[in-house]
Amino acid sequence: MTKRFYITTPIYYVNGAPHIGHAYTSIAADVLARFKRMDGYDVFFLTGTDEHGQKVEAAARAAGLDTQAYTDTISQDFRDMTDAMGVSYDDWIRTTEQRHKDSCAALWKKIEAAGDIYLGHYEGWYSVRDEAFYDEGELVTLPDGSKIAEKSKAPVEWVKEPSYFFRLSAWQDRLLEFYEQHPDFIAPTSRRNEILSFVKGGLNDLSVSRTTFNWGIPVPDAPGHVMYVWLDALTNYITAAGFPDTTAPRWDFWPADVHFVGKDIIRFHAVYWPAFLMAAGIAPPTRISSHGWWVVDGEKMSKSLGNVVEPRVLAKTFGLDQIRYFLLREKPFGADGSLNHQAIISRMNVELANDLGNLAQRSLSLIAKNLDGKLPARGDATPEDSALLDAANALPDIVRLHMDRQTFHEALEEIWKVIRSANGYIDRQAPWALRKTDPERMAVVLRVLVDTIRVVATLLQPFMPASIGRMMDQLGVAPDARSLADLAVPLADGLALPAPQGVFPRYVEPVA
Ligand code: ME8
Repeated sequence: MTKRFYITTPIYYVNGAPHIGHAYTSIAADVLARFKRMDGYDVFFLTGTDEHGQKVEAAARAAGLDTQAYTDTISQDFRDMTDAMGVSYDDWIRTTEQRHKDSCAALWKKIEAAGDIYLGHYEGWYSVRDEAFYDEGELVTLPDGSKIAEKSKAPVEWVKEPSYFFRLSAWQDRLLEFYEQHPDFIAPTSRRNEILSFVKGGLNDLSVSRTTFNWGIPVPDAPGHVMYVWLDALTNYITAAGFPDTTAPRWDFWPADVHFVGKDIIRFHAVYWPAFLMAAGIAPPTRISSHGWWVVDGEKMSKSLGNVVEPRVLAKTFGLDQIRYFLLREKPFGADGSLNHQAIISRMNVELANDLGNLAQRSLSLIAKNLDGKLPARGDATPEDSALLDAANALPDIVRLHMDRQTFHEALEEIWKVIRSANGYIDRQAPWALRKTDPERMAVVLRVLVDTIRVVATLLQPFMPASIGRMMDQLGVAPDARSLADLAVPLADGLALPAPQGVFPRYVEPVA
């Protein structure tokens, strides 16, 4: 039976245009989805847009548009951006779709039937920008007397309204037990510790309906109440799997294997979401993998702050694969990182054009020139040959481990160790100098190089699908034989290779 794997991104708010922060989460999820597919899994990869709530309603009003028409336009822009980033999602969900409204109503009724929802009155702080309720202790007071959330710096307002509550306080012990039994549920560890201490500190019941606006999913049998946007939004992950129809073929994908999120929204995913699901008798997801910020000029990029970088423009300037590579290579996944052009150019020129591009180009040109473009056979391996081949052959397992932990930059560093070793090898063996003196040895060296580059390229496909696809063509690897399992089958001796062409251009500053 094929192994299943379910990957999600956050569904993005349609209160403004997409930026590189959104592209980042989606590209990271895409890299894992592509890796799992080439490792033999049946993958379901979900992304989409979060379209309800006060924040989106206010953005539509500010744009002078009908709310649904506004969300249609921005959702499409997010989808176009996602397509432009080469993100291979299987389903695009919008929370304004009927399937999602049905799913939310069904989840609500299950939680209510379990006795975990009751009617009350909310009085307290709310941040529209974060769509979050805050305790006094999570706020700071500004000199003008107004209050903001300490962590996100978002303004808060006092709200007072009838509201349904979710009995979150009753879930504290069961959540702690769940974290205990699933040590890999929250990644990285620093975030796990944060969540543990938040839950240990005690949980208040959570307001899960709003009555002061109506852009949301109606609470069943409760006129005037719409669901709290986070209950609505989180439910998307089961909607797309077919909920409430648990006989739907896609339901076999639930529980999700990885929910990718930014560190701003871990609490919703790691506390509220498993509690909602357990209350409804549904299994919680397997893992919440969270990442840090891309920062521009020292500030977190955000729609509200207006300091955003357009991913499509960046990809046009430097190349899509170059940007995908940069985003996953530049910083550890969980950490913050700074986005600047010099850093992109350096990775692009040094690592892609020089280290990898030149290695392939040099090796393949020598085969084209000296061996009539025919792949030489493997020969007797010297210790140096074996050292390089062994390092290459050990890579798939090492990279798989990093993919399963979402330590993408370490996966790339391991791949680059082998690329750097291969560059050292080609310089020391100097196959160009063997053409006359020892053509047999030259052939063996070139074959060692092709076999090494093939492993490296196979593993890099999820990161840079288009460029590496071209590199695989140059290596003579058939398009239907590029999975990890295919690495066990050697390329045929004498295989005719196409004329080599550079795959990774250098960035040259345009002349003004
Ligand atoms: O929170 N650096 O949507 P959102 C890195 N609708 N990643 C960033 C980023 C940055 N500067 N800025 C944003 C929501 N992100 C909810 C989610 S899920 C059921 C509902 C990414 O449009 C990061 O993944 O505010 C962050 O968590 C997400 O965009 C927030 O997107």
